[in-house]
Amino acid sequence: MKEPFSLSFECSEEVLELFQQKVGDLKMIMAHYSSAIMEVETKLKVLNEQFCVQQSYNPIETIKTRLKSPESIIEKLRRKHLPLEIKSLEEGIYDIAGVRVICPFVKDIYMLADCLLGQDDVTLLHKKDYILEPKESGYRSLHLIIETPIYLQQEKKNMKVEIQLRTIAMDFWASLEHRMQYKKNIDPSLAEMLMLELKECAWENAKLDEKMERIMEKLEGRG
Ligand code: 0O2
Repeated sequence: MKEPFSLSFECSEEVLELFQQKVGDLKMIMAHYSSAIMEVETKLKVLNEQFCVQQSYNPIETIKTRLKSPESIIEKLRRKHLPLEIKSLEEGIYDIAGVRVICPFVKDIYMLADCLLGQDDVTLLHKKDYILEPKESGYRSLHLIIETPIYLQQEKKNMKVEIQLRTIAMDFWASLEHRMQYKKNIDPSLAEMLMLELKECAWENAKLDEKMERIMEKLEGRG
């Protein structure tokens, strides 16, 4: 039931044809995005480690990473009416490198975001707070588009990375809802009913997140 979120890079015939002699450049750029994912993942793991040692507490449950497939990149370039060029890929698409951080509580999400954005080699380009303002579907997560450097043989290169921060409950919901989006041959009235149920679940999830956090605070003597 997991959303596909893994690191891989393969070139289909379509990609080879579209990028022609630029496939080498495309592979290099994808390697740079893959390196940026590693940098961000390490930053998050370091923060998690520090909290573990200082407070015997892990604000990160899991980290999932994914490199957008060349096919999805091409689809997005077309959707955004951008030319099929390496330059527009780097300038116009912000989620080629994706890092998803799953946290126990909502407070962990904002605390981690603050810690990360406070680092002097991390620049926030864009923030979408779907926890404060959930999407129409019921989707909740904090999205950050950041820029951070990778160090190559001869140069330092700033890379864009999309970070999605969610609670375990939000991730569970998003996985099921994502699965629903891919069910194409489902009866429309059933689809509508399930979407309504999912929306209800999103609301219940939000309440559950709040309740669990209150219990945790009382346990810690802060509530
Ligand atoms: P993947 O493989 O999951 O990354 P854009 O990013 O330009 O397409 P937008 O609307 O600005 O458009 O981006 P948004 O909505 O801030 O973030 C898009 C990503 O957030 C999606 O990536 C999903 O991962 C997640 N997301 C956003 N809305 C929903 C939702 O309603 N349900 C679920 N399950 N996930 C959502 P992709 O592109 O789908 O692919």
